[in-house]
Amino acid sequence: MKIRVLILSSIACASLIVSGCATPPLPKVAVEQTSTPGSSASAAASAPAAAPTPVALSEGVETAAKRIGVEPLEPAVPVDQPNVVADPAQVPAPITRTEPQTVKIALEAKEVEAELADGATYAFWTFDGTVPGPLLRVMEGDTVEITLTNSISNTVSHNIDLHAVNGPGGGAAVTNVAPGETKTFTFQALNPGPYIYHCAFPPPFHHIAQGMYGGIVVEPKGGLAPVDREFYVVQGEWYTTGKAGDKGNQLFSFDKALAEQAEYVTFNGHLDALTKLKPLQAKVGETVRIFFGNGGPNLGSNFHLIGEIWDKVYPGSPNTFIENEETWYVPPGSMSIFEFKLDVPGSYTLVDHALWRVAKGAAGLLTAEGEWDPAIYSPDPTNASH
Ligand SMILES: [Cu+2]
Repeated sequence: MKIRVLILSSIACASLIVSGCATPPLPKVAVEQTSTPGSSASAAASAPAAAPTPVALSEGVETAAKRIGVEPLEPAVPVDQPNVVADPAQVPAPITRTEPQTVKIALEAKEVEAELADGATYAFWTFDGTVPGPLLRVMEGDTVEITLTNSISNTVSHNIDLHAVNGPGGGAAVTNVAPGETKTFTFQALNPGPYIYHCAFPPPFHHIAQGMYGGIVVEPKGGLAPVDREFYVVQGEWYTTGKAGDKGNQLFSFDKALAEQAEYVTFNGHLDALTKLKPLQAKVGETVRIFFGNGGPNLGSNFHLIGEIWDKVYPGSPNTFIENEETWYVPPGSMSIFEFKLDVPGSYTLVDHALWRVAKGAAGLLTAEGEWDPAIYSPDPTNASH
Protein backbone atom coordinates (compact mmCIF):
# COMPACT_ATOMS: atom_id res chain seq x y z
CA MET A 1 0.00 0.00 0.00
CA LYS A 2 2.96 2.24 0.57
CA ILE A 3 3.89 2.23 -3.07
CA ARG A 4 0.36 3.14 -3.95
CA VAL A 5 0.58 6.28 -1.89
CA LEU A 6 3.86 7.22 -3.50
CA ILE A 7 2.59 6.75 -6.99
CA LEU A 8 -0.63 8.60 -6.39
CA SER A 9 1.36 11.36 -4.74
CA SER A 10 3.43 11.67 -7.87
CA ILE A 11 0.31 11.78 -9.99
CA ALA A 12 -1.22 14.40 -7.74
CA CYS A 13 1.84 16.58 -8.25
CA ALA A 14 1.48 16.18 -11.98
CA SER A 15 -2.17 17.11 -11.73
CA LEU A 16 -1.28 20.27 -9.88
CA ILE A 17 1.02 21.24 -12.71
CA VAL A 18 -1.80 20.65 -15.11
CA SER A 19 -4.21 22.77 -13.16
CA GLY A 20 -1.75 25.56 -13.55
CA CYS A 21 -1.60 24.82 -17.23
CA ALA A 22 -5.30 25.12 -17.76
CA THR A 23 -5.45 28.81 -16.87
CA PRO A 24 -5.21 31.46 -17.99
CA PRO A 25 -6.62 30.76 -21.44
CA LEU A 26 -4.05 31.01 -24.16
CA PRO A 27 -4.36 33.55 -26.94
CA LYS A 28 -5.50 32.11 -30.21
CA VAL A 29 -3.22 33.26 -32.94
CA ALA A 30 -4.64 32.43 -36.30
CA VAL A 31 -2.71 29.74 -38.11
CA GLU A 32 -4.09 28.43 -41.37
CA GLN A 33 -3.58 24.70 -41.77
CA THR A 34 -1.83 23.97 -44.99
CA SER A 35 -1.12 20.75 -46.82
CA THR A 36 2.18 22.08 -48.10
CA PRO A 37 5.02 20.65 -46.02
CA GLY A 38 7.49 23.22 -44.84
CA SER A 39 5.25 26.21 -45.38
CA SER A 40 5.13 28.86 -42.70
CA ALA A 41 1.44 29.23 -41.99
CA SER A 42 1.69 31.71 -39.16
CA ALA A 43 4.00 33.93 -41.14
CA ALA A 44 1.41 34.00 -43.89
CA ALA A 45 -1.35 34.77 -41.41
CA SER A 46 0.32 37.67 -39.63
CA ALA A 47 2.41 38.93 -42.56
CA PRO A 48 3.92 42.12 -41.19
CA ALA A 49 5.99 43.90 -43.81
CA ALA A 50 8.84 44.79 -41.48
CA ALA A 51 11.66 42.33 -40.93
CA PRO A 52 11.36 40.58 -37.55
CA THR A 53 13.72 41.62 -34.81
CA PRO A 54 16.05 38.73 -34.01
CA VAL A 55 15.36 37.33 -30.56
CA ALA A 56 17.14 34.34 -29.09
CA LEU A 57 14.98 31.25 -29.63
CA SER A 58 16.16 29.75 -26.41
CA GLU A 59 19.07 30.84 -24.33
CA GLY A 60 19.62 27.36 -22.99
CA VAL A 61 19.34 25.56 -26.31
CA GLU A 62 21.39 28.27 -28.00
CA THR A 63 24.12 27.79 -25.41
CA ALA A 64 24.01 24.04 -25.90
CA ALA A 65 23.97 24.44 -29.66
CA LYS A 66 26.92 26.80 -29.71
CA ARG A 67 28.88 24.47 -27.48
CA ILE A 68 28.74 21.80 -30.14
CA GLY A 69 28.81 24.11 -33.14
CA VAL A 70 25.22 23.76 -34.31
CA GLU A 71 23.49 26.90 -35.53
CA PRO A 72 20.31 27.62 -33.59
CA LEU A 73 16.98 27.85 -35.34
CA GLU A 74 15.11 30.94 -36.41
CA PRO A 75 14.11 33.24 -33.55
CA ALA A 76 10.79 33.09 -31.76
CA VAL A 77 9.04 35.70 -29.68
CA PRO A 78 9.28 35.09 -25.95
CA VAL A 79 6.00 34.71 -24.10
CA ASP A 80 5.21 33.33 -20.71
CA GLN A 81 2.62 30.59 -21.04
CA PRO A 82 1.86 27.41 -19.09
CA ASN A 83 3.73 24.32 -20.20
CA VAL A 84 3.42 20.54 -19.81
CA VAL A 85 7.04 19.91 -18.84
CA ALA A 86 7.47 16.95 -16.49
CA ASP A 87 10.01 17.75 -13.79
CA PRO A 88 12.98 15.41 -14.45
CA ALA A 89 13.61 15.21 -10.70
CA GLN A 90 10.03 14.06 -10.03
CA VAL A 91 10.79 10.36 -9.62
CA PRO A 92 8.85 7.97 -7.34
CA ALA A 93 10.77 6.45 -4.43
CA PRO A 94 12.80 3.33 -5.26
CA ILE A 95 11.43 -0.13 -4.50
CA THR A 96 12.96 -1.68 -1.38
CA ARG A 97 10.50 -4.49 -0.68
CA THR A 98 10.92 -8.08 -1.79
CA GLU A 99 7.34 -9.37 -1.68
CA PRO A 100 4.99 -8.73 -4.63
CA GLN A 101 1.94 -6.56 -4.02
CA THR A 102 -1.10 -5.33 -5.85
CA VAL A 103 -0.28 -1.80 -7.02
CA LYS A 104 -3.15 0.44 -8.04
CA ILE A 105 -2.33 3.25 -10.45
CA ALA A 106 -4.79 5.88 -11.66
CA LEU A 107 -4.02 7.86 -14.79
CA GLU A 108 -6.06 10.50 -16.56
CA ALA A 109 -5.91 11.40 -20.23
CA LYS A 110 -5.79 15.18 -20.44
CA GLU A 111 -5.85 17.35 -23.52
CA VAL A 112 -3.97 20.51 -22.61
CA GLU A 113 -3.24 23.59 -24.66
CA ALA A 114 0.17 24.83 -23.57
CA GLU A 115 3.48 26.17 -24.73
CA LEU A 116 5.79 24.04 -26.89
CA ALA A 117 8.39 26.78 -27.34
CA ASP A 118 8.61 30.45 -26.52
CA GLY A 119 5.82 32.08 -28.48
CA ALA A 120 4.39 28.81 -29.82
CA THR A 121 1.50 26.95 -28.24
CA TYR A 122 0.17 23.51 -29.03
CA ALA A 123 -2.83 21.32 -28.14
CA PHE A 124 -1.07 18.48 -26.32
CA TRP A 125 -2.64 15.12 -25.54
CA THR A 126 -1.13 13.81 -22.31
CA PHE A 127 -1.26 11.39 -19.42
CA ASP A 128 -1.97 13.47 -16.30
CA GLY A 129 -1.18 16.73 -18.07
CA THR A 130 2.57 16.36 -18.41
CA VAL A 131 4.99 15.23 -21.10
CA PRO A 132 6.08 12.63 -20.40
CA GLY A 133 3.30 11.24 -18.21
CA PRO A 134 4.28 10.26 -14.66
CA LEU A 135 6.99 7.65 -14.16
CA LEU A 136 5.39 4.47 -12.83
CA ARG A 137 7.42 2.21 -10.58
CA VAL A 138 6.47 -1.36 -9.68
CA MET A 139 8.24 -4.60 -8.78
CA GLU A 140 8.69 -7.89 -10.57
CA GLY A 141 5.77 -10.12 -9.60
CA ASP A 142 3.45 -7.25 -8.69
CA THR A 143 -0.13 -7.31 -9.88
CA VAL A 144 -0.61 -3.87 -11.40
CA GLU A 145 -4.10 -2.41 -11.61
CA ILE A 146 -4.27 0.43 -14.13
CA THR A 147 -7.30 2.70 -14.14
CA LEU A 148 -7.53 5.12 -17.04
CA THR A 149 -9.99 7.99 -17.03
CA ASN A 150 -10.69 10.16 -20.06
CA SER A 151 -11.64 13.65 -18.96
CA ILE A 152 -15.16 14.68 -19.94
CA SER A 153 -13.71 17.85 -21.39
CA ASN A 154 -11.55 15.93 -23.88
CA THR A 155 -12.34 15.75 -27.57
CA VAL A 156 -11.27 12.22 -28.56
CA SER A 157 -11.00 8.70 -27.13
CA HIS A 158 -7.78 7.39 -25.61
CA ASN A 159 -6.30 4.19 -24.12
CA ILE A 160 -3.01 2.91 -22.70
CA ASP A 161 -0.54 0.34 -23.99
CA LEU A 162 2.23 -0.43 -21.50
CA HIS A 163 5.24 -2.23 -22.90
CA ALA A 164 5.70 -3.90 -19.51
CA VAL A 165 2.57 -5.99 -20.16
CA ASN A 166 2.44 -9.57 -21.39
CA GLY A 167 -0.88 -9.75 -23.22
CA PRO A 168 -2.45 -8.67 -26.53
CA GLY A 169 -2.38 -4.92 -27.02
CA GLY A 170 -0.51 -4.29 -23.78
CA GLY A 171 -3.71 -2.99 -22.26
CA ALA A 172 -4.86 -0.88 -25.18
CA ALA A 173 -7.74 -3.06 -26.30
CA VAL A 174 -9.32 -3.16 -22.85
CA THR A 175 -8.87 0.50 -21.92
CA ASN A 176 -10.51 2.34 -24.83
CA VAL A 177 -12.25 5.24 -23.11
CA ALA A 178 -14.42 7.91 -24.69
CA PRO A 179 -14.50 11.32 -23.00
CA GLY A 180 -16.10 10.86 -19.57
CA GLU A 181 -15.35 7.12 -19.35
CA THR A 182 -13.10 5.15 -16.98
CA LYS A 183 -11.77 1.62 -17.43
CA THR A 184 -9.54 -0.67 -15.37
CA PHE A 185 -7.37 -3.65 -16.24
CA THR A 186 -4.72 -5.64 -14.42
CA PHE A 187 -1.49 -7.32 -15.44
CA GLN A 188 1.31 -9.07 -13.66
CA ALA A 189 4.72 -7.48 -14.10
CA LEU A 190 6.73 -10.51 -15.21
CA ASN A 191 9.84 -8.98 -16.80
CA PRO A 192 11.95 -6.51 -14.81
CA GLY A 193 13.27 -3.58 -16.81
CA PRO A 194 12.43 -0.06 -18.04
CA TYR A 195 9.56 0.33 -20.49
CA ILE A 196 7.55 2.97 -22.33
CA TYR A 197 3.79 3.27 -22.09
CA HIS A 198 1.74 5.22 -24.59
CA CYS A 199 -1.73 5.78 -25.94
CA ALA A 200 -2.52 3.43 -28.80
CA PHE A 201 -5.97 4.64 -29.77
CA PRO A 202 -6.25 4.71 -33.58
CA PRO A 203 -4.25 6.13 -35.14
CA PRO A 204 -1.67 5.46 -32.43
CA PHE A 205 1.10 7.34 -34.24
CA HIS A 206 -1.06 10.46 -34.02
CA HIS A 207 -1.81 10.10 -30.30
CA ILE A 208 1.88 9.52 -29.57
CA ALA A 209 2.85 12.52 -31.70
CA GLN A 210 0.52 14.63 -29.54
CA GLY A 211 2.49 13.70 -26.40
CA MET A 212 0.78 10.62 -24.94
CA TYR A 213 3.66 8.61 -23.50
CA GLY A 214 5.59 7.97 -20.32
CA GLY A 215 7.76 5.38 -18.59
CA ILE A 216 7.16 2.37 -16.34
CA VAL A 217 10.01 0.72 -14.48
CA VAL A 218 9.61 -2.84 -13.29
CA GLU A 219 12.25 -3.23 -10.61
CA PRO A 220 13.69 -6.62 -9.63
CA LYS A 221 12.77 -8.07 -6.24
CA GLY A 222 14.48 -5.90 -3.64
CA GLY A 223 14.79 -3.02 -6.09
CA LEU A 224 17.54 -1.57 -8.23
CA ALA A 225 20.94 -0.89 -6.68
CA PRO A 226 20.79 2.36 -4.69
CA VAL A 227 22.16 5.55 -6.29
CA ASP A 228 22.41 9.10 -4.98
CA ARG A 229 20.14 10.79 -7.51
CA GLU A 230 17.60 9.81 -10.13
CA PHE A 231 16.11 11.66 -13.10
CA TYR A 232 13.36 10.96 -15.63
CA VAL A 233 13.72 12.22 -19.20
CA VAL A 234 11.75 11.29 -22.31
CA GLN A 235 12.47 12.44 -25.84
CA GLY A 236 9.77 13.14 -28.38
CA GLU A 237 9.39 15.03 -31.62
CA TRP A 238 6.73 17.45 -32.82
CA TYR A 239 5.22 18.04 -36.23
CA THR A 240 3.79 21.52 -36.36
CA THR A 241 2.17 23.18 -39.36
CA GLY A 242 4.31 26.26 -38.79
CA LYS A 243 8.07 26.14 -38.92
CA ALA A 244 10.13 25.96 -35.73
CA GLY A 245 10.39 29.46 -34.36
CA ASP A 246 6.98 30.53 -35.73
CA LYS A 247 4.86 32.15 -33.09
CA GLY A 248 1.23 31.45 -32.31
CA ASN A 249 -0.89 28.38 -31.86
CA GLN A 250 0.60 25.51 -33.84
CA LEU A 251 -1.51 22.76 -35.37
CA PHE A 252 -0.46 19.15 -35.95
CA SER A 253 0.83 18.46 -39.45
CA PHE A 254 -0.03 15.00 -40.76
CA ASP A 255 2.11 15.67 -43.82
CA LYS A 256 5.25 16.39 -41.82
CA ALA A 257 4.63 13.43 -39.48
CA LEU A 258 4.25 11.14 -42.48
CA ALA A 259 7.48 12.50 -43.94
CA GLU A 260 9.16 12.29 -40.50
CA GLN A 261 10.14 15.96 -40.79
CA ALA A 262 9.97 17.13 -37.19
CA GLU A 263 10.05 20.84 -36.43
CA TYR A 264 10.97 20.27 -32.78
CA VAL A 265 12.76 17.45 -30.94
CA THR A 266 12.44 17.86 -27.19
CA PHE A 267 13.29 16.36 -23.85
CA ASN A 268 10.17 16.52 -21.63
CA GLY A 269 7.80 18.36 -23.90
CA HIS A 270 9.17 21.87 -24.43
CA LEU A 271 12.01 23.37 -26.45
CA ASP A 272 13.50 24.78 -23.24
CA ALA A 273 12.35 22.04 -20.86
CA LEU A 274 15.69 20.90 -19.49
CA THR A 275 17.77 23.93 -20.36
CA LYS A 276 15.93 26.98 -19.06
CA LEU A 277 12.85 25.61 -17.33
CA LYS A 278 13.95 22.56 -15.33
CA PRO A 279 17.66 21.78 -15.75
CA LEU A 280 19.13 18.82 -13.88
CA GLN A 281 21.20 19.48 -10.78
CA ALA A 282 23.57 17.13 -8.96
CA LYS A 283 26.79 17.08 -6.98
CA VAL A 284 30.31 15.86 -7.63
CA GLY A 285 30.83 12.40 -6.18
CA GLU A 286 27.18 11.40 -6.63
CA THR A 287 26.08 8.39 -8.58
CA VAL A 288 23.30 9.40 -10.94
CA ARG A 289 20.65 7.34 -12.70
CA ILE A 290 18.62 8.62 -15.65
CA PHE A 291 15.52 6.77 -16.77
CA PHE A 292 15.64 7.84 -20.39
CA GLY A 293 12.80 6.96 -22.73
CA ASN A 294 11.88 7.82 -26.27
CA GLY A 295 8.24 8.41 -27.12
CA GLY A 296 9.07 9.19 -30.75
CA PRO A 297 6.89 8.55 -32.63
CA ASN A 298 9.41 8.31 -35.47
CA LEU A 299 12.93 9.34 -34.51
CA GLY A 300 15.37 7.18 -32.57
CA SER A 301 17.55 8.87 -29.97
CA ASN A 302 21.33 8.65 -29.74
CA PHE A 303 21.58 9.57 -26.09
CA HIS A 304 24.83 11.18 -25.00
CA LEU A 305 26.00 13.31 -22.08
CA ILE A 306 28.71 15.70 -23.26
CA GLY A 307 31.68 15.44 -20.89
CA GLU A 308 30.69 12.18 -19.24
CA ILE A 309 30.65 8.45 -19.92
CA TRP A 310 27.76 6.17 -19.16
CA ASP A 311 29.31 3.83 -16.60
CA LYS A 312 26.43 1.43 -17.16
CA VAL A 313 23.53 1.29 -19.62
CA TYR A 314 20.67 -1.09 -18.96
CA PRO A 315 18.56 -1.40 -22.12
CA GLY A 316 16.44 -4.19 -20.68
CA SER A 317 17.01 -6.59 -17.79
CA PRO A 318 18.63 -5.16 -14.64
CA ASN A 319 21.01 -8.13 -14.90
CA THR A 320 22.31 -7.08 -18.31
CA PHE A 321 24.23 -3.89 -18.89
CA ILE A 322 26.82 -2.27 -21.13
CA GLU A 323 29.81 -0.63 -19.45
CA ASN A 324 31.65 2.55 -20.47
CA GLU A 325 29.42 3.51 -23.37
CA GLU A 326 29.47 7.07 -24.70
CA THR A 327 26.34 7.10 -26.87
CA TRP A 328 23.47 4.67 -26.68
CA TYR A 329 20.62 4.27 -29.13
CA VAL A 330 17.13 4.34 -27.67
CA PRO A 331 14.53 3.53 -30.33
CA PRO A 332 11.07 5.10 -30.40
CA GLY A 333 8.92 3.16 -27.95
CA SER A 334 11.74 2.18 -25.65
CA MET A 335 13.38 3.17 -22.38
CA SER A 336 16.87 2.48 -21.03
CA ILE A 337 18.55 3.17 -17.70
CA PHE A 338 21.78 5.20 -17.71
CA GLU A 339 24.10 5.37 -14.70
CA PHE A 340 27.23 7.42 -14.15
CA LYS A 341 29.30 9.05 -11.42
CA LEU A 342 30.11 12.75 -11.51
CA ASP A 343 33.81 13.39 -11.06
CA VAL A 344 34.21 17.04 -12.05
CA PRO A 345 32.03 20.07 -11.30
CA GLY A 346 30.54 22.17 -14.07
CA SER A 347 27.94 22.10 -16.80
CA TYR A 348 27.15 19.01 -18.84
CA THR A 349 24.80 18.79 -21.82
CA LEU A 350 22.42 15.93 -22.54
CA VAL A 351 21.88 15.55 -26.26
CA ASP A 352 20.56 13.36 -29.00
CA HIS A 353 23.90 12.91 -30.76
CA ALA A 354 22.19 13.25 -34.11
CA LEU A 355 23.37 16.75 -33.32
CA TRP A 356 21.27 18.89 -35.63
CA ARG A 357 18.41 17.88 -33.39
CA VAL A 358 20.00 20.00 -30.66
CA ALA A 359 19.00 23.00 -32.74
CA LYS A 360 15.45 21.59 -32.68
CA GLY A 361 15.48 21.34 -28.88
CA ALA A 362 17.11 17.97 -28.06
CA ALA A 363 19.33 19.36 -25.33
CA GLY A 364 19.32 19.40 -21.56
CA LEU A 365 21.68 20.84 -19.00
CA LEU A 366 23.05 19.05 -15.96
CA THR A 367 24.94 21.18 -13.47
CA ALA A 368 27.30 19.48 -11.02
CA GLU A 369 28.44 21.38 -7.96
CA GLY A 370 31.44 20.35 -5.93
CA GLU A 371 35.17 20.32 -5.49
CA TRP A 372 37.50 20.59 -8.45
CA ASP A 373 40.04 17.80 -8.88
CA PRO A 374 42.71 18.96 -11.34
CA ALA A 375 44.12 15.43 -11.44
CA ILE A 376 40.97 14.34 -13.30
CA TYR A 377 40.46 17.40 -15.54
CA SER A 378 42.52 20.55 -15.96
CA PRO A 379 42.31 23.45 -16.54
CA ASP A 380 38.87 24.52 -15.42
CA PRO A 381 36.98 25.06 -18.73
CA THR A 382 34.88 27.85 -17.21
CA ASN A 383 38.10 29.89 -16.98
CA ALA A 384 39.61 28.80 -20.28
CA SER A 385 39.34 30.86 -23.47
CA HIS A 386 37.74 29.20 -26.50
CU1 LIG B 1 -4.76 9.07 -26.93
